[in-house]
Amino acid sequence: MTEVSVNVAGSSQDVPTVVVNGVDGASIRQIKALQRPISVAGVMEHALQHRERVGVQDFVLLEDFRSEAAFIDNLRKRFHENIIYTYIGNVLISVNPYKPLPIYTEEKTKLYYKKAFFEAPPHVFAIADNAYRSLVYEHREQCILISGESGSGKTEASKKVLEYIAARTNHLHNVETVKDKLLQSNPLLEAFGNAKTHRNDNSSRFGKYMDIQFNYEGAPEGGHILNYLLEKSRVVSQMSGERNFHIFYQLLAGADQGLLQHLKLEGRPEMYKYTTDNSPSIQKLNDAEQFRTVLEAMKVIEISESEQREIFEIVASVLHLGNVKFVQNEKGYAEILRDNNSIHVAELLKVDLTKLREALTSRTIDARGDVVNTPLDLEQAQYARDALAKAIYEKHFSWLVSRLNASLAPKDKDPRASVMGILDIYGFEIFPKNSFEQFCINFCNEKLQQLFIELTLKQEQEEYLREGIEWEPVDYFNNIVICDLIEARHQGIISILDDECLRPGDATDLSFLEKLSQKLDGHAHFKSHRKVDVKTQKLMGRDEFCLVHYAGEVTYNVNTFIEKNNDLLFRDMQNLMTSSGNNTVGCCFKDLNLLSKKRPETAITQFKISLNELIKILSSKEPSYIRCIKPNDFKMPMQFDEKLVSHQVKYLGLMENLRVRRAGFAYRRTYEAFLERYKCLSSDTWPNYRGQARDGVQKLVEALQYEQEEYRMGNTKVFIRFPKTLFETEDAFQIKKNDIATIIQSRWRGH
Ligand code: AOV
Ligand code: MG
Repeated sequence: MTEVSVNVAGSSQDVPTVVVNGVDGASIRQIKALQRPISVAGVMEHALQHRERVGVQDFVLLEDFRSEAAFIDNLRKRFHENIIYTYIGNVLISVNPYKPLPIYTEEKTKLYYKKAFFEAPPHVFAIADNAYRSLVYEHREQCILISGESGSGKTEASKKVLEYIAARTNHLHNVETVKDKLLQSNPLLEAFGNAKTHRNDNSSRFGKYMDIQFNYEGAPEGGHILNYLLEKSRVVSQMSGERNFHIFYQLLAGADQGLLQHLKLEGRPEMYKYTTDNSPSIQKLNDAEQFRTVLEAMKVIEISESEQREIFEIVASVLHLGNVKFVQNEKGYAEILRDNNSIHVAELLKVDLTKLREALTSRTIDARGDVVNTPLDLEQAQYARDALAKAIYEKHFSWLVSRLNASLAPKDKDPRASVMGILDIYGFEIFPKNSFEQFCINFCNEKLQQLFIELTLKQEQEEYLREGIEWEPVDYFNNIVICDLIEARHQGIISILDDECLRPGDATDLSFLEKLSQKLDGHAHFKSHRKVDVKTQKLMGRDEFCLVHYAGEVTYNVNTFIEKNNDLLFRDMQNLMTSSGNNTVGCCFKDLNLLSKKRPETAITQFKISLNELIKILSSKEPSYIRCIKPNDFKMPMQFDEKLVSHQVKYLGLMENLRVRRAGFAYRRTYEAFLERYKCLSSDTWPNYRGQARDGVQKLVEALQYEQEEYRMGNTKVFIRFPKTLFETEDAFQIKKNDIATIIQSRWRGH
């Protein structure tokens, strides 16, 4: 079942017409007022029945807009009719259908060209089209912010936005290559940066912000990607039932015999420690086919064959590195087991084998000029090996992003160019066991929720104040307290963690936890391990703490926090990698300043800095929001778990969002713009109104018989409370416009 839009007023390319479904009594008033012989009864009847079945397309039209039950009921009705999109004003709510729907066809795409929100059923394409038009016609830079928990459909939505923009600009010349490259960047980055998790078979394990750059004519001329904190710990271990990054399996399943031989790889993931911890054979993904897609993408992005070879050499070297084993020698130190693994690694990375073995089993320390070489014990050696694997993979991922950026950079940048950013990050995560990675990911989600609050709820309220419109403020939960708890200077969790990491001596994960408990005890959103876990009603583990996030309580295990935050790679390893004969490896490690005595920022602080920069970029643009909802925990179609959805509706702040929107006014426009558009609807204002625009609008709304409760006159804008009022006015405008066009045409013909 798809939604129908009934076009009462005849169509026009760039002006809105009326969508009847979801709109009570649309246009009756104006049609009557204009005494047009259009029968609307049938249309209305149809609309009412339709709404009964599929709910309203904009939550502001819900009669009981304060009731969460009504909200969920509306979502559920629509979901069961395969209608996954609904608006709250200009925010798009999307429920993951977990099955392909025929709503992204070329025909559907065209439905959204140059359309306002209420002209066609809610869709991610409408968001994309609106953003595109604001960018091109009004020169306002845009960003599309997609949020929701893991598996809710963010990445899919971001791809649809990109696909829509590509289709929308089809008539423009010379953009094919750029568009192809933009589109192909997705399968490539997903292969290296996504993995199967419990929550999502194609879970993004990095944050991505992509700018599409448009020239003055609105043609895409390039792009730029910023990547955030790849979950590199996944390279060396995964939770049971999860997988490593897709590319490892794709390479093993899809590479031809020649390449596999060159890489010294056997075709099965079970052969390699880093890909064996789980049961990859039961997953549905078609790795071999995906590998061909990756090769195709590399071609489009103009990654040369020799570069491709080096890339796969790096991927393969990580697999071999994982298989390097150590034994304890008689002195208690680690020695490399003399099999082929380290030989393969050295060959593939084009580094000296002896030096590689040394770097894996010993460590050079430069103590005030005294260079001392200390052997590593078994545990240290394994740590060094895994650290190297993670570093290679992570640096290579960043290299790949910069390689993509080089390919996406506009050839001749238009100085008047503007950008549309699309943000697709990892969603909020609660796993059975949560570690440093979940802490970073959830912190990132807190920051984005904060931005959402800043940009929508707060700004909305501030606009009423500014415009002198009286209304009742809506209470909402502001998660800034949680952001502060995490990132505040000196007292925040990040600061406490960094202090522990930088403290010389015996800092451990547990000493970090102790400091947390000392400093943050009593904070409403922090629970130390001495407290009882609400869910399990048990005392938390001795190595756990709990944060009450905006999206729920998460218990974190502090184990490895210090190590992951320190993110140390021994200097010998760095030296070795910079000496690599594999150009790509050389490039990946070359920016490390080996001579610098200054300690690099810790992992979490780097992340915090880059997130705050991102927030700055996003705040400077006009945002559109897509809020994604996951209907069930089983990745299943047609299953709508009300409890799960209700939880998300709560923490995404959707009810508050709706209340603000409804308590307020669905639509607002400056007096000048409103008058200019609708002046033909009153003889007082047509063809021109000579006085103040505000007075003209007052005359107009009187002529249109607006009721007092329907609108307010602000300081610079007219505010219309119900979408219905606007739809009716639009409808009348359409009819009038057609009339005027007919008159002009007949006059013209008459002459
Ligand atoms: P995410 O990006 O929000 O999670 P995805 O966009 O990867 O989630 O969606 C998860 C899966 O749900 C996809 O692989 C599809 O199978 C399915 N899906 C999502 N949206 C749609 C849609 N519009 N139509 C059909 N199927 C869909 V994460 O990256 O884990 O936070 O870190
Ligand atoms: Mg994703």
